[in-house]
Amino acid sequence: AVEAAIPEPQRAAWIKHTPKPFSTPEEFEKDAIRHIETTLARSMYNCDELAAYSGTALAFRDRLIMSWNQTQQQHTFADQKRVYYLSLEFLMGRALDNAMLNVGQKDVAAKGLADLGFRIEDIINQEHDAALGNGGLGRLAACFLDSLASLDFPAWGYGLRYRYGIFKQEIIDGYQVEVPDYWLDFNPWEFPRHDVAVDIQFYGHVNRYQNDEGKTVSQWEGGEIVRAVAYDVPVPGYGTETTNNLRLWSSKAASGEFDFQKFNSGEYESSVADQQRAETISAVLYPNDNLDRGKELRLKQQYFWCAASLHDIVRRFKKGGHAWKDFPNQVAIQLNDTHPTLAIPELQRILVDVEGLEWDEAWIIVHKTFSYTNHTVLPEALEKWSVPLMQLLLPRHLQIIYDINLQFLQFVERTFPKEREVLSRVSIIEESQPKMVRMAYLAVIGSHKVNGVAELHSDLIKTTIFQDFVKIYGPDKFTNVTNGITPRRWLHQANPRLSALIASKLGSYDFLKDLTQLNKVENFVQDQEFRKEWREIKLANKARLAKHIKDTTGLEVDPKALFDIQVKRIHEYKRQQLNIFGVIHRWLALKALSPEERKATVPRVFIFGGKAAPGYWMAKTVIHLINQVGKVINADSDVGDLLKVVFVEDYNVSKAEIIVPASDISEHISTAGTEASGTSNMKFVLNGGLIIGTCDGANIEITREIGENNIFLFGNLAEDVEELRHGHLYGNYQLDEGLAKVFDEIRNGRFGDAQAFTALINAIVDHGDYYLVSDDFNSYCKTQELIDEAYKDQEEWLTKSITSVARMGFFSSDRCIEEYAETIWNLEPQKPKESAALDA
Ligand code: F58
Repeated sequence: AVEAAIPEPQRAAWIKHTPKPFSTPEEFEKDAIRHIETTLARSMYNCDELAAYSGTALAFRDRLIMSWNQTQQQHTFADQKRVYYLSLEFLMGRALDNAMLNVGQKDVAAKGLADLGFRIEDIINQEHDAALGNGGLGRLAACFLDSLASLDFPAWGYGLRYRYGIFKQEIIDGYQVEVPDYWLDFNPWEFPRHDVAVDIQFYGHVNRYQNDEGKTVSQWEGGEIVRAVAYDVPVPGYGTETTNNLRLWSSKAASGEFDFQKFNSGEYESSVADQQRAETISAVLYPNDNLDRGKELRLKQQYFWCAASLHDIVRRFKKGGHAWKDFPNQVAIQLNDTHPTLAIPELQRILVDVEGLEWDEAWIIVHKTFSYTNHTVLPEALEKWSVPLMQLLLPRHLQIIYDINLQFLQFVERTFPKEREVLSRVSIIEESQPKMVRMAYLAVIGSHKVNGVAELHSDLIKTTIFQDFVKIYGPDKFTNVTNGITPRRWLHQANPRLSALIASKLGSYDFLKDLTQLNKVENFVQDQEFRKEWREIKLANKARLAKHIKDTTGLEVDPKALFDIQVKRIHEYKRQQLNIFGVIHRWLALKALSPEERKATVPRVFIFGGKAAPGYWMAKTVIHLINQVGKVINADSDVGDLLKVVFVEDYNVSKAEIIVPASDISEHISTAGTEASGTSNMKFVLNGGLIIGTCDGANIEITREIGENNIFLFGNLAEDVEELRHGHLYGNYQLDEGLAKVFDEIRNGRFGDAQAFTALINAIVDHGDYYLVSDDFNSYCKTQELIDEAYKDQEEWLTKSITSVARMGFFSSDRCIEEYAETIWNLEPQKPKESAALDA
């Protein structure tokens, strides 16, 4: 019917002239050169690598846009349910390599670029990471987008277009220094949609009045308006024509460039200042990981993004002409953590205040539409907003939240009439000074499903932070979806040789679309030629990392040494301090050996990387200690190549792609019960690295899948943590002996000014050792010794490596997305039609 609306001669002309995507190196060259000459206004004589990157990116962008158009048209015609993934963070990394692989044209581009005198790796390296996220949560969102498109699900991501992503980290004199990450100078992957703009209201007051039908209605009036402008980023699926959309909102002054009234009345400066104030909303990503700071600007970001996204979603829904009660059959909205929780009262507001639905009718729709993913049980990370702040910024939303709360508490009172104390425990409003809105409770109450991100974590949320809600709603509302990672980026792109080796044995690259097929790799575990290649690939990946280390730090490390890697955000609960104390312990032990004995030890390179939140002093101290220890140990001729310590500056997604394939061992050593899932653990194992870890997060399921012989577990269990903590505070605290010796060395100034590290030591010795560093220290060191022994048997190690990879099929983000689609969203894929079929 839609097609019939366009008369035949026009359709024919359009179809005839629709550009055909390139498919040979020559055609690629033609497109790239045209972009370099005309879009970039460069020529053969000043085409540097950056220009070649830009031309290549634009040529691929053209392809993506065509499949993107096609996908969006088809989804509109099909008019079926879509999922909207609301996330304040999308840690996408680089796009070009991924686009080339997903559309299957990397070889074509490599050949074409070679014809023009460029190496494809150099061109790929020109790209700036899109770093709109802090860590695991943001990267998970990016993996999910890749899977949603690869599985042909009609899905959109909604986020904020920060002008500055996560800061760049420089290490100066061993300290972290933050440098702004301005990444938008040239970004070929986004399309500004100046026609898609939404005006967002803040502040003001609520007017209640009777309408013509005598009904009391609320109207939010006055205040300030900021404009949200859409920027669209195409998200290509792997091996499919589906290209989904990630829509990022950018803020600007609502009245355009200037407030003309002010401008004309001579208030030029203040009109420019207004504009800047508006633009501040999407200026910068908050760099905290697992900490809630409750800043007004952050709340503004959250509402700005939720309101713009919902306006867009509702507009699209209304175009379909459905009845409101059909909204949850057309729309599923996933809340990535509590950051988008304001979308719940916002949808209720739209339905009741703007569309005139009855409260109860609206609430049923809201509740069926939303679902919420929790990513942490750490109390300091649970979002709360002060009631006075919300009253000021979002007066109507606060009323709605109070009304939601009232109805909820009345329901609880009816269900548990004898348990009045439960009411204050579960109230959305915390009766503190000032009162606070508990966002996680609002998210639970406004959603039909709540999930954790690994089995242990999903169990823990049911027995700790949401215990009362399990009683109130029953256990079925709470579920688990264990995290996963996309094998396209984290195997095929990061480790192309390993991917090719696997494909050569399995007969195709189909495992990239169905990762469970990896199990067939186990058939080749005794194949000598296969083993040899596997080993060579790991060594080559280590050599690549060694080169990166040499180029960036000047330090030489031997690729034959055992590479022991811990890369992730620096946080006390992740326990990089345990690792570095272990390194000192190892160093002391090495120095105590005779030169003869030393010869028998396995050389190790400890590699650290990760950012500390700028205001997190303790985490910064850990970075400083790692660098100081490195300085001393790397210069110690007693140990020479037997021990090296490296801190890789500015860990990010593109560095992870080099680091992850190069590990022999990686460390996932959080205090049991604190790491919700972890996802780098999955990336490392998928690339043939073994891991040392605690019984925490997804480590537990990884163990179940790969077998306990293939993982090095240590430390106390989650169920014992509380009692141990209690013992530290009220019992007779005994510091581990080995750790005490490590502290003596630090205190003696072995690693520079001892004072610099007092707080780190005192947290353990004097302040209750909340993260159980001392309790786990001995077990950790012993397990590290087991690793040394195991590494001596290279054949057995190799067997573990291959076997583990073969058993990692479960951890594909495709599996997660299918679970979400089936159990939470009730969503069907929409297979792309041949373009001919759509044109016919
Ligand atoms: C992470 N959370 C979890 N939060 O720590 C990790 O265990 C899990 O694997 C991952 O989510 C994915 O589920 C995380 O990265 C943040 O960075 C937030 C950023 C915004 C402020 C609060 C923390």
